[in-house]
Amino acid sequence: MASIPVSGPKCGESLSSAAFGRCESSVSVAVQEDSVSDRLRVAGWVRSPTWVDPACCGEAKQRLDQLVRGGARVVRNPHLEDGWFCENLICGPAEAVLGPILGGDLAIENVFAVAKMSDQRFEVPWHQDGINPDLELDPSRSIAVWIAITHATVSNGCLEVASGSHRRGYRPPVVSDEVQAGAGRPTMATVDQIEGATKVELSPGDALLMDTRLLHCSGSNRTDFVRYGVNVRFVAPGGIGRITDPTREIFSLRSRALIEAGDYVRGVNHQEALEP
Ligand SMILES: O=C(O)CCC(=O)C(=O)O
Repeated sequence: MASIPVSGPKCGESLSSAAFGRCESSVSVAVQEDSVSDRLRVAGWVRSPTWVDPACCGEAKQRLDQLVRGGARVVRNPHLEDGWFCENLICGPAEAVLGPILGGDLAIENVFAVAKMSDQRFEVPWHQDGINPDLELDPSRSIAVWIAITHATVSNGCLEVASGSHRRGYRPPVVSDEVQAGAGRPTMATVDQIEGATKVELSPGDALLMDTRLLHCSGSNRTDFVRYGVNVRFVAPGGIGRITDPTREIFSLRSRALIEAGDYVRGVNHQEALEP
């Protein structure tokens, strides 16, 4: 079991700085717990304005610039390589915003950062974050959070959600050979028709909280500037309903260390049907 160094320069310090620590103002919670739970239950998604202070996004962008140098458009689990992401962008806000909903013993099952370069085709098909051929998350014990590092707009490929689609449960996931396979997001949902489609624009530091069954997609970036977003799948104990590799390591917020996914599969798992 490896432990992950949780460290990094403060916001505003250069990447080469030897000083490490937290962003002073990284946690800024602007949503009421009740309204978050209610809206997640009804619509399957809710905005969480100022998940982190926008000032931290400048630092996050610089770090992502480094990681995507060389052409990667999807950076997998950046928090495992650079503890700054964990401490400043993910852990603090998650404990404050999601702790009251999912409980205190949260873990990061997966993180990926998406860089949508200007004028490059990059469409993410309709999919659900909580299911793929290797994994199924219990929606009552998991939440997906998409954090805007830059502005996310209709023009640069913000997320589009199908409000209420979570209530129909998981759809069979399909592995696609299309555009997204190369970009590292090969899974799409089998959907007949989409209702309640809403494009969700966000400012840097805002987050979109999603039920893990919510159908969502995004379009290409048609602006001259890169669009960065960081997607995090959070789980509470018992939140991993199915995983092909139970020894896969995930990151516990409480211990700030990697643990085996098996630790988060304990307990009885069942998909709780939500009332429409
Ligand atoms: O960043 C994007 O445009 C897509 C992200 C995504 O697929 C997701 O949040 O599940």
